[in-house]
Amino acid sequence: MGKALEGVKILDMTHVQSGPTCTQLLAWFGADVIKVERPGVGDATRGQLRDIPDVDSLYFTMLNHNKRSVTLNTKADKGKEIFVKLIKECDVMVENFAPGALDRMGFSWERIQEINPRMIYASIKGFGPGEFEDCKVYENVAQCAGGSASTTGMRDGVPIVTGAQIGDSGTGLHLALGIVTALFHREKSGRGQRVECAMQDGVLNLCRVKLRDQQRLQHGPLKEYSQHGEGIPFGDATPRAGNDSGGGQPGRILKCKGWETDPDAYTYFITQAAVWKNVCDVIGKPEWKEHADYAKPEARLTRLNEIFGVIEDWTMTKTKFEVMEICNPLNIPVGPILSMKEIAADRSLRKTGTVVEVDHPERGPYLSVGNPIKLSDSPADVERSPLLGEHTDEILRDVLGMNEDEIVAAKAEGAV
Ligand code: CAO
Repeated sequence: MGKALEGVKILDMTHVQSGPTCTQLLAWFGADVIKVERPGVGDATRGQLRDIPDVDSLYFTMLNHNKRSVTLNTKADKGKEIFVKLIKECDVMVENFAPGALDRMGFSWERIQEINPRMIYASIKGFGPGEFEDCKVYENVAQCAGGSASTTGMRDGVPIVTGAQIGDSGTGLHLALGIVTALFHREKSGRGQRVECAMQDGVLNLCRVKLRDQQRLQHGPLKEYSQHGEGIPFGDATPRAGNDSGGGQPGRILKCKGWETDPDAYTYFITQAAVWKNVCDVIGKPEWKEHADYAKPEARLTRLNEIFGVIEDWTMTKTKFEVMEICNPLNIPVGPILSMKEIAADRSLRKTGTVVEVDHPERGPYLSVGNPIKLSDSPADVERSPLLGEHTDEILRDVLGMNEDEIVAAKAEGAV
């Protein structure tokens, strides 16, 4: 059986992280992703954070699997001519240039529709229409403008950005959903459409529970926040809540055996109400099961610091994996804090293809993250990223039907 998106051609004008994340997902699902790059230059990330001289960086290789690379100067006359042919041939065009860059090249949405009315034109920008629409935006700016930074970190500390790239990769993921939705709609309408996702909006979508809390504040304190139990009044905006659980079941990150020397010897521990009695037994506090101050979730909310202190006295006697082994059979939700080193060696993640070893002609084998979304009839084999312009001839010949003389002429003009 063919892959889910087999036959779909993507004109990939993306660069850096947000756009490439999107087109990589579509490539894993079987789309033919043709990455257009400036001749001799390419995606800037090829040369960023390099670990091996003159070899495509891991930043690039890990975001551009399963794609083909064509070099094309879309500002040169001959390059524009070839670009028009590519627009005619492709189903989807994806870009995350600075605002207005494609218009300046001469390819507005109106022009693209004229060339190919079935084209789905998908863009990522930092902000949607409004005051900041012309700004260039990177990951951390989006995390700050989307509400994530102000709600992440310790209550009395500075705002913190997260390691998860929710602005870039998160928005790429949103855009991929927009594209497949537009492809589905095109089946009925016969027409393409414009798909836009702003990074600020993508981050806010992932922070929706914090906007929930902003509104709850008008009706009283956020009782599940540790701050409430500590008797510290709330201000007028959703505060940072450290490692408090974002839901109705209190949780914290607690030290485990070895924490003095290992920065990742911690566990997340959730005092799920339904298994409270199991928690009491495990930590050696059976008397808390029926005690009026501890038996009911509401009573515990003002005592969370004391309760988690006692639980931590217990977790510090065990490794994070022993905590998992003891708590899991009792349905107590816990999670070890895994380092990237531990994740790289994790056998289950290797088995499912979520962590894969990929071979690259210039750098040799390296680890990458495969498709986290598993389709039973469309498995995603991770293929290495293309070298700059590796598929230029093949695409001009096989996709656009150009003959050898035309390809040589385009090269002589510096268009490809
Ligand atoms: N041929 C000819 N010109 C090309 C080309 C090609 N194949 N590919 C790109 N270019 C040109 C663009 O047309 C643009 O030219 P102009 O400035 O003259 O219009 C130029 O290259 C650079 O594009 P850019 O402004 O997008 O790149 P930048 O490095 O200055 O900015 C970024 C990068 C990411 C800040 C900006 O693209 C942006 O804000 N994108 C939208 C938000 C986004 O995706 N951010 C996440 C990035 S990942 O952290």
